[in-house]
Parts: sequence; structure tokens; C-alpha cells
Amino acid sequence: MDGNTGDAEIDHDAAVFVASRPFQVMLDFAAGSLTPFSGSFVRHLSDMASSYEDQEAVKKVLASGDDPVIYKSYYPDVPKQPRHMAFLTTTIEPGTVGSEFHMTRGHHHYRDSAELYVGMFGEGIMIMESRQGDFVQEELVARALIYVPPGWAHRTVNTGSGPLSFLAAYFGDAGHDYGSIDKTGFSRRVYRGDDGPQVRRPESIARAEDQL
Ligand code: M6P
Ligand code: ZN
Repeated sequence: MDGNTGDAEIDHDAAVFVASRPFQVMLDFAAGSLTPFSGSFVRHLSDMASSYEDQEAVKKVLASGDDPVIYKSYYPDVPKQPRHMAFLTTTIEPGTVGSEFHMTRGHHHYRDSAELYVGMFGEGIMIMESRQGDFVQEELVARALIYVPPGWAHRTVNTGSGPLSFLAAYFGDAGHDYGSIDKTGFSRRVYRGDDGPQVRRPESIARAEDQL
């Protein structure tokens, strides 16, 4: 049997598989971007105001007329389809909101699937939490690879004095589920402490547990 004919006969996913051609892009380790990129987006504090614990601090910054950039991402044109692999660079600006370090919003994937993070520059911490409540933190620095298994929510936090930049690659059809994180939050947050970053339960959760 002709090989092509055989492939055509067994390719049941053909209807949902979007054809595309191989391409090359360059990682810009100085700028934390891709060259060329197809799209980019910026998240300001106002775009993720509810993610931070200290809502008084959020209000104060926004009321002053400031709306700082928290992070910026660059991505190539990859179909959001099964069997494709999406990837993007993200650079989180340094700083805190109250005493909580700048961070991503954090999400689960709609279709539970893995994600790989590659540190480019800066210093940070990834916090990851399973649906069963297991918690893991890992340092994200240049050349660190962090593997996030299916079913683990993830948030990246910049704990350094300069920008934190990384590449993330995930399944094309993974999707971003922000709802469950917006609702329950992560069990731990990352704060600026006197002797460096502190990863701990927010005061409100710790107090509630003390009363049990
Ligand atoms: C990483 C990836 C992206 C994500 C970005 C910001 O680059 O996980 O998919 O969009 O971080 O994270 P979030 O969308 O949770 O704010
Ligand atoms: Zn993800």
C-alpha cells in the first residue's frame, strides 16, 4: 500500500489539525522577546488588580494615576489547536504591590496538560498547586527549566531587583482557566521579607486556620 494513502486513511484528526509550516524565531536574551514575533500583550496592574492580596495598596497606586506594567509577553503565530505547541516569552517588571512581589495572574489549563518554563534572566519563584492542594515552589533563574505537570496551577513571581524573563511552552489547545484561581487563589503568596523573599500563607488564610 502506498504510504501516503495509508496515512490519509488513518489520520482521524485531519479535520481539526491546522496545517502550518516550520519556522524559526530568535530568542532575544537581552530584551526578553522573540524576533520576529506575531503578537504581544501587556498586563498592567489594573488588568489584574484583584490578584493581589493588599487591595488598599492596589487602590492607592491606581488612585495616584499610576498603572504600572506588571508584565509583557511576545508570541509567534501558532494555531491554538491539538498537537501544536504554543510558546511565548514573558518579562515581569520588578516591584511589589504592598509587600507582595509582582507576578503573573496564574492559571490552570482548561485541558489539563503540561507546560515547560525556561529561565532567560532575572530571579523569580514559580508557585504551583495541584487541584488536590499539594504545593510546590521552584526557583526560576537563567537556564532553569521548570516542568509543570498536567493539573497544576502555576504563577510566576519576580523576586529580583531587575526584570524576570522566561520562555514558556504549552499545548496549543490547553487554554487558560483563570476562574478557579481568581475564586480560590493560591494557598501561598510571595512577599518581600527582611532577609529575602518569603513564601507563606496569606494572613487571612492563616488566621482562619488558627480558628479551626
Ligand atoms: C507564561 C505562560 C502564558 C501566560 C503567561 C502569563 O508565559 O504560562 O501562557 O499567559 O505566563 O501568566 P498569566 O496568564 O497567568 O498571567
Ligand atoms: Zn500555563
